[in-house]
Amino acid sequence: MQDNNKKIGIHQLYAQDPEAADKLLWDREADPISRRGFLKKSSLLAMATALGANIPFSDKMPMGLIPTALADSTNAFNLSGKEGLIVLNDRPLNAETPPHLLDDDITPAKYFFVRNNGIPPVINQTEDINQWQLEISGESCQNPQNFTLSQLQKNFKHYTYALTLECGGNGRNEFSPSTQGHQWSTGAVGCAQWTGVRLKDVLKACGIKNDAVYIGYYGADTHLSGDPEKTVISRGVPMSKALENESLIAWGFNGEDIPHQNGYPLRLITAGWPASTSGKWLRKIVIRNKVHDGEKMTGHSYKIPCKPIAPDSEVPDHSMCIIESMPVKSLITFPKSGVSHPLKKSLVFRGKAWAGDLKVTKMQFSIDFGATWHAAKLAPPVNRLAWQKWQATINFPQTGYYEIWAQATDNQGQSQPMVVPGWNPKGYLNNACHRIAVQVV
Ligand SMILES: Nc1nc2c(c(=O)[nH]1)N[C@H]1C(S)=C(S)[C@@H](COP(=O)(O)O)O[C@H]1N2
Ligand SMILES: [Mo]
Repeated sequence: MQDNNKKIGIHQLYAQDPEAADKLLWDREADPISRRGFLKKSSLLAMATALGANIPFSDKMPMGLIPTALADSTNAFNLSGKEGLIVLNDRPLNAETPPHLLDDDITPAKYFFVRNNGIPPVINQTEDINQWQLEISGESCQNPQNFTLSQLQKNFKHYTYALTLECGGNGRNEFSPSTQGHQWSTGAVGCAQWTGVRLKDVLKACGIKNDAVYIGYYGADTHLSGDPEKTVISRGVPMSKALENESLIAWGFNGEDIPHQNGYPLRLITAGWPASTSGKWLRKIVIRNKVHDGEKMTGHSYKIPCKPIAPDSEVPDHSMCIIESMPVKSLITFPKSGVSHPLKKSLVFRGKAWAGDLKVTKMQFSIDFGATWHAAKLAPPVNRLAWQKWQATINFPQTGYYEIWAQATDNQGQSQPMVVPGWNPKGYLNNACHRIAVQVV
């Protein structure tokens, strides 16, 4: 169950230090004389984006005031271009999708989660986006080159795949003791149709040296501190993952442009691995002769203890291993948890399942708290690394409170645990079974 006390929500943040909260969330500072909040253009933009509307009287807004539209942190609000997402408030724009909004086979833009580590680039409407530059370089690149978006589109073959992205920290809010970072519940996941060119085609065109072991990305977003020298995030994958057919440099999302918050106009997609390896607002890819050591590749970021540890223990850096393929997981996307259902009718319920680089081969459910399990109907993925649909029907024996639990198993025989799996210092990879409540009346 979720422990609300460990959520660093907007209230806590403002309670601790309202001015610091303003600064952190919106890069907003008080005017020293009037004590009114001075909203720089960029702060105003951040706040207006979060509120989904501009703020006519922004100059009258006192410092340290939580916009009331954001004040109930469990309430969905309107993030421009996004609908019904739950915003986690401790950094600019991180929003997750409630499970019942992930019921589409292909996640629409408005329901696709947002995880920003910094400030997204402001892309001018007047800018010719076809001239967006991507650099391919690095010590293991034979012929470093720059491509414009239109050159990429012209020079290489296009591919479209349904690809699942899941944040490595999805499910973090269930870890106990709690771990730092966004307290994601179940919704930092989505599966969209991504269109682009194969990363391997572009890398090969630039020449991959024999000593290449890793790639790394750089994006156009800027650091929260405002320091232009600081990189927000620069992660990557080993060559074997980079050279897979489904690893894309993508500009298309469900047949349209990628939404701004999800990396417009260009992003890397390396599905099945922590979504932090899929760089947004893509500017540069480096081919490295060693494990990429960019921002958030080192220290404890996106790493778990190589061997299981006791909760709350300290782990030295050299005993931490980089997360690769994500573990098997599933969601119940229909009905919404808490529904009331008539006893006389059978209930058809359904969801999605995925397993990182692997495939889901078995889907089971229980309505008696795990005492007995029954098979659900599981569809194959539409292509490799796409999530899979599943569905089942149940007749309840009598009225009352039920929980439906769902459990997926991958093609290597690994199943989702019933309880939160191995504690790790940063709270990654919680793939515990999803459950919903049903009131049978
Ligand atoms: N340039 C850039 N790329 C990024 C990030 C970011 O902050 N900046 N966040 C990463 C993380 S941690 C995740 S989980 C995914 C989220 O992708 P989404 O916002 O499109 O859902 O993008 C990844 N790529
Ligand atoms: Mo992430």
